[in-house]
Amino acid sequence: MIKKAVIGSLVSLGFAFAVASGKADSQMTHSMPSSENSQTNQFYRIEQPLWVKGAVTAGGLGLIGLEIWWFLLSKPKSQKAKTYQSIQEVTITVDGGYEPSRVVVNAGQPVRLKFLRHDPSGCLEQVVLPDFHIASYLELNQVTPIEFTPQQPGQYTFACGMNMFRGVVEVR
Ligand SMILES: [Cu+2]
Repeated sequence: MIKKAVIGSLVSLGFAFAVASGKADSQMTHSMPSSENSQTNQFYRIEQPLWVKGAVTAGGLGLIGLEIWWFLLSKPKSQKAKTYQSIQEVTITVDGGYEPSRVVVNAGQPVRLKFLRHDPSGCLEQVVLPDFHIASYLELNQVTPIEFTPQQPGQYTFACGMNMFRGVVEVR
């Protein structure tokens, strides 16, 4: 997925260069003196000051940097569960997704995920943890606790009923 993102940015970068050079070419040919005046003379070569070119280049590079940061360096926020009376607890806010979308717990100890649903859309009314055979309806503006005990370390997903929004329980 990360590789795809990099390839995607390289392709879009290449495409941008291709468009830019193609534009320059067409401007060159159309600025040649020609006998037909109506069609070709609507293209003019505009000399832009150097600082404009510099600013555009810097802006482009900035966007590329932002894109690389977004796909490679930004990780979903993870939260470690806190233990109360030997139960590992995390509150997950459901509002246009799951926050946090990554929960870290220990293996072999009961877990209680407290889903607090603020999102009224039907999409997020159900939460499913297929690995633990759990599917639960989330009451709007209430906390719905979901309990299970993961025995094996690993990554276990939770998702809305249609599998559009996802989160991960990382068991260590
Ligand atoms: Cu959904």
